[in-house]
Amino acid sequence: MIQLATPSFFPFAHLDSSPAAAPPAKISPPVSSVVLQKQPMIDDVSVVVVGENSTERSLLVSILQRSTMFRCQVFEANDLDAATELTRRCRPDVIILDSIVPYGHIRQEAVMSMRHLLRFQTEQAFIILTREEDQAAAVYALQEGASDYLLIDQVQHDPVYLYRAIKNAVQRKQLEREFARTVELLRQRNGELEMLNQQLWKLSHTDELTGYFNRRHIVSRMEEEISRGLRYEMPLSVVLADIDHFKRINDTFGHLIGDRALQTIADLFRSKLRESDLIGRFGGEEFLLILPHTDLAGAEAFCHRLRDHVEKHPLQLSDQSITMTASFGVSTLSPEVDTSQKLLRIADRNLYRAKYLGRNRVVADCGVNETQLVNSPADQSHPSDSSSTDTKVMSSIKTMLKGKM
Ligand code: GH3
Ligand code: MG
Ligand code: MG
Repeated sequence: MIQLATPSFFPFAHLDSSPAAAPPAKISPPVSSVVLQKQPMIDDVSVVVVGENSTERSLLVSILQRSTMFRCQVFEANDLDAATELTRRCRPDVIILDSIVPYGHIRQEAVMSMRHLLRFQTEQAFIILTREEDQAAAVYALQEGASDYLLIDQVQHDPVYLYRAIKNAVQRKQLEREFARTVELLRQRNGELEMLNQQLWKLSHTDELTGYFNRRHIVSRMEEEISRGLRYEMPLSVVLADIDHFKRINDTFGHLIGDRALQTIADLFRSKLRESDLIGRFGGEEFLLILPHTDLAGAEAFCHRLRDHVEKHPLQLSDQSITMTASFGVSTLSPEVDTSQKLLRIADRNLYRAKYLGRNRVVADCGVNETQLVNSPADQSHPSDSSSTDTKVMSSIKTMLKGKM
């Protein structure tokens, strides 16, 4: 509430005005009642009385100055322009509008005046005074935002009606402001909570080093994609990718460079993924990719592109570059292979095969024939890698793999 000294802040000599006399002694409500009511205390109130009839205004001013409920600082305005200016300058708590303000005797005129003032100031409470009792006009004024609608005769007869109306109006405005502040605070807190929730979600669902989903989340997303694939009979493939000889990178260049190598490969994968593809860090240097709408051949071709991309983009250090490669095991959804365990088992077995076939390659099969080996195009692009063509080695791998299945 703004506390202004009447003589010093009343700036409109040209207005028909009469600053209030010294206010009566302050009467504070007992502390217990304040606590019980939980209502804001009203000690000082500033009021603008708007009306074209100076006698009536003077009467209201003297009524207000006699208030024992609060100290009242009163200003007068004889028309709407003066009231607007006064309201803007003095920011009163309450504006009392005589219903004939400013030009006629139409009751709605007061509401029009209030609307006009509300365009500039919304903090004030409005009380409308009228000569005749008119329920419809009262309801209309209240609907339009007035705090109260009183009969002048009633006020003259018992000013307490006006004091109570002012007190209630000011308290309501204070509570409205408090409510707005609380809503704003809650909105801010909500925003903060939402941000914290997002951070929490990120922490619990992603891997810090690569930014990919963590193992728990990528597996749960895989379950969802499997259900979707089975329900709509859509192809779905799964890939386990593992960096080749990663331990050597750690051992040769240290753990920090190892971390950078992991991030580099994660970024290289990221640049090739479609929007619908999902990827997560499955283990130390192992990634799980979920490729919806992708059959075995499509997944195999995609992995060849990934493999090629990694091989062609070495990790750049200040004085040298480290060529990295990765191996890929692919499996695909089918009536026989219809669970995450089966898909992962076959992808893992194929990755294992890719490693034993010489690494830096892709092995994809649907897993129906457990002994079937599918050589990737990477095998043909690396003819010097004897492990991909040497049938003797191949058969020994088969034997070894059989023992591991
Ligand atoms: P292979 O080609 O058979 O996969 O050989 P590899 O050396 O890549 O595989 P191995 O399982 O022997 O070693 C994996 C290494 O990855 C061992 C582990 O210390 C390292 N590693 C796992 N997680 C991280 C990590 O977050 N940062 C770093 N720098 N190294 C990691
Ligand atoms: Mg590895
Ligand atoms: Mg590994």
